[in-house]
Amino acid sequence: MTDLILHHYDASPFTQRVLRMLGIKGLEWRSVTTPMMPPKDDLLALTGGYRGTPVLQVGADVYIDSQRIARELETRYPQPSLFPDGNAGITYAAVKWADAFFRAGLHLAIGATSTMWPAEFRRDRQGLFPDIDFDGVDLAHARSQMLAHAGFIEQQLADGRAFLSGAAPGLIDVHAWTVPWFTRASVPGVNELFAPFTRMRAWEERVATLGEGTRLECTAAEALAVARSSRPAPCACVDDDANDLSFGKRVEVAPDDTRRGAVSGRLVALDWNEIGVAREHARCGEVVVHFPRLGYRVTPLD
Ligand SMILES: N[C@@H](CCC(=O)N[C@@H](CS)C(=O)NCC(=O)O)C(=O)O
Repeated sequence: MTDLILHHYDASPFTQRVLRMLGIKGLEWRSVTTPMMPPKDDLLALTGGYRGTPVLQVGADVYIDSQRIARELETRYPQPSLFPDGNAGITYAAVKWADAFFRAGLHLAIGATSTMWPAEFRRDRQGLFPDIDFDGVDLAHARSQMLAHAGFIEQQLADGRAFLSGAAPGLIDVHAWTVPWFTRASVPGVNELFAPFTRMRAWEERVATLGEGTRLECTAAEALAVARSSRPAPCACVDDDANDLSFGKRVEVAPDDTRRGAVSGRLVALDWNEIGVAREHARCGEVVVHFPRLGYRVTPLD
């Protein structure tokens, strides 16, 4: 039985990033479907407060954020690589480009469709994205940003390559693909907006066929039992004196972009792009929750 347990819902573009990673690597994994908004008691028992999707669990280790999940999958299953052209550093960094592309799509979706969302869901998302004025989205600007990002994809494909970094698919395709994927399906006018980008359209179909590996269903109770019967893997902690962070210190970790929830615990793993905190809950025992450093604020609590 596979060790990989993904806590997620499929409508999420960030979940779709991870599904395509699993597809590229041809992995078998267990799926726990989470609700799209609170209450999310099972997930919070495991993460200690992070409500977002996707979350990867391996035994008593919990990996938050699609970028941290990419790193973990690449470490555990190096082939086929998510970096077929060897450019791992710049591709990990490009997550911030993909997030900007996502934000353009999100603005467009909110401006064009959110008045039709169920009221409770709209209120929840307003709380999640406090920096977006749901009633005052500048649609023309959002469209122009979408065009610019999509244009870069078309330009990258201009020499006839199949994928963004060459002949084989990789993380950069996964990052970029989810925005056309969710906006074409949910935002009126996007197909017309993207009509000039014919190479991008064909590339989207190629990325879709990468699939998701092999999905096995699993309940949240089963996943929590796996955590309870496992021990977190050993990890390394490099002190960061400049930020007053060292092994054993109590910290809070929270996303710096949206309100997906904060997690507090004892710092047990740290490097320039890793934060791991140990915490306990009666339903999962001791777990280590791992975050990327990029995009997450660490606050010492002692
Ligand atoms: N940077 C995160 C972003 C994850 C994210 O924003 N996911 C959205 C769904 S698309 C979410 O968690 N929404 C709140 C929720 O599901 O409760 C990642 O790459 O995993």
